[in-house]
Amino acid sequence: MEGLYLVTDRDLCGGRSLEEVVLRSIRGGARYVQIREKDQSTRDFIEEAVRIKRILEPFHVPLIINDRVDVALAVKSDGVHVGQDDMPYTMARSIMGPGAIIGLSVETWKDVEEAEELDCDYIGVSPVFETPTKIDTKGAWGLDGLVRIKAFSRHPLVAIGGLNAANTADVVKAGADCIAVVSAVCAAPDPEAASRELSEIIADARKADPA
Ligand code: TZP
Ligand code: MG
Repeated sequence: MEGLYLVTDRDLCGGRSLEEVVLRSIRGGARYVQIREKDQSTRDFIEEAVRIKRILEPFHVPLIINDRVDVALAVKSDGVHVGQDDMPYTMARSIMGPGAIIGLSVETWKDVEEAEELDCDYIGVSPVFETPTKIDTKGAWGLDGLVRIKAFSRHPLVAIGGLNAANTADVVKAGADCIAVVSAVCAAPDPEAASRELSEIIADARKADPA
């Protein structure tokens, strides 16, 4: 896992459709797309996921579904992302199978330690910085927390929370393999340009300081 990871938020897309924002983001270089829906009906979530999957397929960008293993299975997504209050990781793995991409959020040091025993594909370091996009968090890891997790964990790190063009290089240098963003792309006036800028910053920071 490396590069820019887009996590969607329809409400932040302004007058634009989610499909348009996702397409522009992958044209700008996003390498993973996670659909995150908190209050959509199951039917609408599935229909949206099918539409986004069709957009991603020609670009070979994996589709990851937030929380909902049932939706992930129904639309045959490439993976699912689970948090600490969602379906336990081992159950999600046994349902999704060995080939699925499964990410797990870590919010506490105990979560990081427990994840060492799991064969997840990445851990989501959540949140790196405080963010208005998600307020039900257990506090921010900060760059120090990221450095500490990088030194301890065997898993690729997907950093999320308050990330943007101004802090992405530092977050990569602290140990992030992937930079996951919601508002920095969904709310950007030009999601393609924003994604390109972030992708370039990530690539440059990794070159400067290979992990
Ligand atoms: N998980 C931890 S922070 C967050 C999620 C989904 C939201 C990140 O949003 P933004 O706008 O990139 O800060
Ligand atoms: Mg969740």
